[in-house]
Amino acid sequence: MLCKLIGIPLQEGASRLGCEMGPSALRVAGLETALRELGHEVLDFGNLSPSGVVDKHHPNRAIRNLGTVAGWIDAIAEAAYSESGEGLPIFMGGDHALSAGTVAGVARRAAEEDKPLFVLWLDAHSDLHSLDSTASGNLHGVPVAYFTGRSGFEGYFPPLAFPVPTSNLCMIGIRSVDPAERAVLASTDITVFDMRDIDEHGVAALLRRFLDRVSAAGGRLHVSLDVDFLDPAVAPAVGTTVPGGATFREAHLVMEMLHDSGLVTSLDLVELNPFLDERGRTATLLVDLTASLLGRQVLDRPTRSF
Ligand code: 6HN
Ligand code: MN
Ligand code: MN
Ligand code: MN
Repeated sequence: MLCKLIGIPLQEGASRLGCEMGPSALRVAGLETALRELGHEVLDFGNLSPSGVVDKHHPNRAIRNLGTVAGWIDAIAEAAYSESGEGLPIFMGGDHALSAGTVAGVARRAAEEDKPLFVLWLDAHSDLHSLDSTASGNLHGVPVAYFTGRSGFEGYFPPLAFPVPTSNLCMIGIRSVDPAERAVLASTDITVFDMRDIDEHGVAALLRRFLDRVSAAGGRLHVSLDVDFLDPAVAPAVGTTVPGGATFREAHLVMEMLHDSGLVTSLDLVELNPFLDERGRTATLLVDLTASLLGRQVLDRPTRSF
């Protein structure tokens, strides 16, 4: 498999500075080598930079860095479209606002190939705010609302040609939802599995159900991994920690199952803030999780049935 590493040093969507160092930390932690050791070809495209920043003002005065983030999304969507034609683009963030661009770009690619796009959102948060509903004003809280085509982004974010149908979106790991987001989740058909669902059923059963749907539809699958999907005890390098997250093994199992499915066509690694890390352990964990997604395993495992 050809793996394409694309750095996106965007940090203006988060409240705490530091995500701009995410791509560097993933490189230092050995992402390229880990993937080469698995037999993959790896191309590092370096880091993207934003399109021309146009100062934008929104009636919601809480919003921070609107013009800057919009400029990033425009550039990211273009790169995501052009690099998703062949190989596996791995978008190294950068804060989660970048997924407004990556998903918009890979959705355009899927439309061109006449395939449905599915999105697996691994996160403590649903990131479903509109520009009107966000109280923090941090734009890493809005990408899902944008790429599913919810209203209110017109004239602020780049026009969206190919919204992702809410029925093609699955969220796993959710445990922090603001009231406005909760109302959206209640009124749409987004599949949401919170931590209680994982506790009750196990992450494997939840994920398998979704992967079966993607496979039956012949879809492309974009995976967006927010560091705070993981429990802060194993992944401290994120500005928005929420206790009670996925364990080390739950996260690896998700990646291993994604590998076995053969369905993943693009990947975001987002919200890594190396300034908050402990001796690089979170960056290293993200590299190891990506290696699991790309086929690293302890034993040679022919497909087994028990
Ligand atoms: N993330 N819902 C909170 C807000 O500020 O809107 C948290 C957003 C977190 C963003 O997970 O990428
Ligand atoms: Mn997020
Ligand atoms: Mn999050
Ligand atoms: Mn658990």
